[in-house]
Amino acid sequence: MKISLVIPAFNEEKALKAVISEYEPYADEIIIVDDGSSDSTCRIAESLTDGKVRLFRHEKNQGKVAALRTGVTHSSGDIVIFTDADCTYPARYIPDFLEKIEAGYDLVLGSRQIRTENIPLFNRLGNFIFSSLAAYISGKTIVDSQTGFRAFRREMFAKFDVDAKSLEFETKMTVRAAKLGYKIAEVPIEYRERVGISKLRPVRDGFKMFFGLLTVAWNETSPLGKMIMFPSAIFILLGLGFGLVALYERFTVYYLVNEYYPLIAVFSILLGIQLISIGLIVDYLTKKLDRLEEKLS
Ligand SMILES: Nc1nc2c(ncn2[C@@H]2O[C@H](COP(=O)(O)OP(=O)(O)OP(=O)(O)O)[C@@H](O)[C@H]2O)c(=O)[nH]1
Ligand SMILES: [Mg+2]
Repeated sequence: MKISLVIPAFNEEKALKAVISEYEPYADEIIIVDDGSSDSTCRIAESLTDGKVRLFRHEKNQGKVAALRTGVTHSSGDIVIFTDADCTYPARYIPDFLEKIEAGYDLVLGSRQIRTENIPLFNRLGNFIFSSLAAYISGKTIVDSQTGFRAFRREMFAKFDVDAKSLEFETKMTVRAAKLGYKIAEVPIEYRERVGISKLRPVRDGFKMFFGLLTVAWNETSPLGKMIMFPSAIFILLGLGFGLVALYERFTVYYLVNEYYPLIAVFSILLGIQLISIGLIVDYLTKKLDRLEEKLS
């Protein structure tokens, strides 16, 4: 199996050289994509190129995802591995990744579970929230949906690729793969302290991730799942309406004018939540059948 490593690099002059020498023994092809860096990243990358290490350049900065796509397009391996150009992800886990792929997993995630103190606290909180949300949406337990260190068979990229420009890409890709019923493996990895300056802007990227997740959740839900989930919005709004009126009465006239309102509110909201859950289950089962059919055909 030929292994292609794709490394997006944007102003990573401090770390790039060390990253390449660390990954060299583990890959058959290393593709660096310099994304219009304004520091000496490009010069350093050029000095590293040889038969194995190749460099592609974007004249202007186009974002991490554009760089990843350029990398995959020019790669020729059976397996593609993504990693960051910042020394955070140790290369030594690659053999474990390959083992998982050989065992039939479609997407392998380097799940940051060892020395997580190297992830800033705020980002760790974000990781926890988004991974939980991703797990709820996809019906699968995923500890680290956002990791940038991941592997898959090259032909799978077309299925996993999602509409995103920056760091919300990984989370969306994970959820899409999970939603579509592909097999995801997590390999617990150590996360090292970053070399150089972080490009992550936690609040902005957090918002993008949140809305990105909702879009994937809805887009990747099967029509039947959507049909079941759709009325839930009406029931929840109705429930909230009745609940608010009841609260208003309780706090202004101090007794309930419409004594059934709280009951209607609770039932409506519960019904809404039930419908969402049933929709998710139906969707999950439909996807499972789809994958089964795909395997049989
Ligand atoms: N090509 C390209 N790469 C980028 C861009 N922004 C970030 N990157 C690269 O994408 C990788 C991930 O960015 P990071 O800043 O490490 O973000 P992160 O890993 O979520 O956060 P840290 O924990 O701070 O490292 C790094 O290798 C960056 O060089 C960009 O605009 N273009
Ligand atoms: Mg990083």
